[in-house]
Amino acid sequence: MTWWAPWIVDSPSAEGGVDYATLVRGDPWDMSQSSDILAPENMIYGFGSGVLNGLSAGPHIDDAHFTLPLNGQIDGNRFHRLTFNVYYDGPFGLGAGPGGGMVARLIWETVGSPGVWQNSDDIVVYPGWNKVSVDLATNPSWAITDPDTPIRIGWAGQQIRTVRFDPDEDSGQRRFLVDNIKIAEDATLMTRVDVAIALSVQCVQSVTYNAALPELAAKVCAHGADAIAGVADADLSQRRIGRALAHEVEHAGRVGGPVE
Ligand SMILES: [Ca+2]
Ligand SMILES: [Ca+2]
Repeated sequence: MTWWAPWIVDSPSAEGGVDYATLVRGDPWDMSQSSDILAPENMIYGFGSGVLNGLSAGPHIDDAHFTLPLNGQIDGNRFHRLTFNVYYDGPFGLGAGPGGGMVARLIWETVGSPGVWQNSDDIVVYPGWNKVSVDLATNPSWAITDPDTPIRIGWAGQQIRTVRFDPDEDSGQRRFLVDNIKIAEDATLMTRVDVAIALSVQCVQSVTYNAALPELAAKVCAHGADAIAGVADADLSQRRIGRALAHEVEHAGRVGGPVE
């Protein structure tokens, strides 16, 4: 059974726990499918080997970008840890001329103020592979935005209706690869259990729909390992999932607490 692998969730880090696209959209922005982006502009691109392979292009070559498809708004209170893996060809530079513009940006729009675009402050990137994690939930909330943003709202406390990613601002042609983008919540035990439940439901449903599964998950969340003994007529799938959930509870020590 290959579904044991997804139970492994990394310990807390700047990267956080489960991300919006995985949990809410049901499809991570891992660039494994062309449907992981929308509305690409000023770029030539293709998908392959799990990455988006892009080349900045006209009419505004210094403004290559794409939108991240959502399933309803992003709760900025819950999901605020941005992480992306990107690669760049060419030299490093921050100037306005060709070979410069090594700055990535997340740009978003809130439900409360549609059309009032929020530009993240400069995220400096380098030739080769970059893994960047940024907490978008700053205090004050507007501190995450670029000082040139006309009306600075920020991310914390907002519901987000549109998000786009701008890999760089080179005014020359720059090749970039995007492996994945995540906007994650803080890592907690409940994160681990939520991920486990989501993945197990998918896995079990691919074999046979199991109506008792949500009830089992709720029991484990509430009562820990003892819940498993109470599932008298559990079939093999339920028992395995229950044991894995119980292991998560036991490993983290307490429901809702941080994972060690
Ligand atoms: Ca995907
Ligand atoms: Ca990928």
